[in-house]
Amino acid sequence: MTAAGPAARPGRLRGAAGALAAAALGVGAGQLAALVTGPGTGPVDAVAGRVVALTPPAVAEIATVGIGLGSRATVVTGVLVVAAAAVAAAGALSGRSDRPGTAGLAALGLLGVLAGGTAAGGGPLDVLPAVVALVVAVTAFRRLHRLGARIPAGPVLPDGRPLRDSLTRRRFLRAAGLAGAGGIAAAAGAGVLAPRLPSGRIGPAREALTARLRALAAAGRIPPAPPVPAGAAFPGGTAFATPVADFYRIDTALRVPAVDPAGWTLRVHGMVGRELLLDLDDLLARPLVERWVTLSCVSNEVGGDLVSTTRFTGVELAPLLAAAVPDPAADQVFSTSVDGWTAGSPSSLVLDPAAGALLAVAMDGEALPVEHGFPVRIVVPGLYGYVSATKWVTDIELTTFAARADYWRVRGWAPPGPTETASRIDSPTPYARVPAGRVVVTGAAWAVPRGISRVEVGVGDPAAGGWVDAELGPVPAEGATWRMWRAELDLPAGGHTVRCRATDGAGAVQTGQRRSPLPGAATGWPERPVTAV
Ligand SMILES: Nc1nc2c(c(=O)[nH]1)N[C@H]1C(S)=C(S)[C@@H](COP(=O)(O)O)O[C@H]1N2
Ligand SMILES: [Mo]
Repeated sequence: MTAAGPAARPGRLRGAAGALAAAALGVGAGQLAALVTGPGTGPVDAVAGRVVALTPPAVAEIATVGIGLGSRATVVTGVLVVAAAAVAAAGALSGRSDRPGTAGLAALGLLGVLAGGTAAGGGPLDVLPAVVALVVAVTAFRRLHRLGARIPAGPVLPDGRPLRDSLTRRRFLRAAGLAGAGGIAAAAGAGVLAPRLPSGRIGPAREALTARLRALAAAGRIPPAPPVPAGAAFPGGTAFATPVADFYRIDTALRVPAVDPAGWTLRVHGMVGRELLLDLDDLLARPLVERWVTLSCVSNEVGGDLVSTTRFTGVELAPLLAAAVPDPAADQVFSTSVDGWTAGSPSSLVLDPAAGALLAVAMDGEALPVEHGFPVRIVVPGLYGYVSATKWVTDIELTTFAARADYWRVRGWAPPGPTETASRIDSPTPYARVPAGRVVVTGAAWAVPRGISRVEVGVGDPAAGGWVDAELGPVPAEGATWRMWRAELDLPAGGHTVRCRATDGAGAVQTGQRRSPLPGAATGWPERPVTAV
């Protein structure tokens, strides 16, 4: 037997392994570079972010409810798997020449550069991590390709392989292993370092803001919201105030923006007589208020839990915007987050002082959690979150609905309208087995800002009537929050379907017509099967 290969060339396996190791090193270097450019600018995040942003309207419904933590990880994993497959294929094709692998890595790198450069709300420096990743990956691949080349000449081992080849193999494996492990270590190190760097130094900044707000409250600068009255919630039911950790969360942020409050500004511009630019000190120098608000997501299914209630602290938005002297022709208040997400709210509501729109800085007496918009977000009682509740807000433009469409309107969701009157059964649990006889049912109902005047509970055929009035819990402030309810039913042994319907403060009964979310909110009476035994 003589030498294995006709010329100096790595096999397919070495080509693929070399390309993968080089790509890992490149991504690791890119993640390190992202420590400079900020959260979400790493090459993988940038591409994943574009994948989310370019999601076609047809799957927007999944995206709006689904871009929670689970699916965020799914998008990143998907990008990594596809990229790794492409890299391995390009590497395997690199026989005599390193060109296919070089071209494949360069193409992926350019995709990252493009993604980083076009990310909404990003700066020109955001392409840096992808450029670093590209250069490092291509350089590493070319070196590994050279190292991996089999050299056919020379003595042959007893198993038929050339001696030189076993040497190059060891050399190649060591270099590729080092590159791959180095890349993974760099990426992991960057992940550990990121939250400790200035842009990620959010924990202490949050505590500082909370302490500042406490001091303002102690100095009487924040008139406290009315306390939750005794009996606002019922035994077995949901708490009136949602613990902040349980407050539902919906956003498109692949990585939660880390906004340093020291550098935060809010610009108010567009169709205004006077532009405003505020920093956090300017904001906190204004009168602060505390307000109970129930916030809900338009994509909430009937009976779903994308609805929560808390005590927001913040600055009234209406007088602040009035100071900018809005043009009466501007029918839209268009707000933008630092991550480029946008929401368009009707000016008629936001500019109305009675509506109570807030630039919120705290939930339940503490600075906003980072994932709920730290340091400043908008809350507009009476609008769904997708057209109002901009987290990490940094820009407000007075404009028209004709001139600009916000993030979700572009993706097929309806422009803002009044919120639907909604209700939910919280206990008994679905398919619960309850003792026959007297059965207690509890739940929540909300119709912000109209309030809830009545809740009825029914069993059996809704057309046959038989609705029973529920007892309503008291609320700390009329209109802007949900209302807890409790009813007693007499259920004979057997299977039953319990349903409920609410009446809003204006006397309108919640519609029983079943409708799924998209383009607007879901409607219909919630139903719950229970078995009495
Ligand atoms: N920057 C930003 N703000 C956002 C969103 C978003 O994706 N990005 N989602 C909105 C939607 S659809 C809702 S329902 C509310 C949810 O607020 P929460 O996550 O604090 O519950 O935030 C709104 N604000
Ligand atoms: Mo939402």
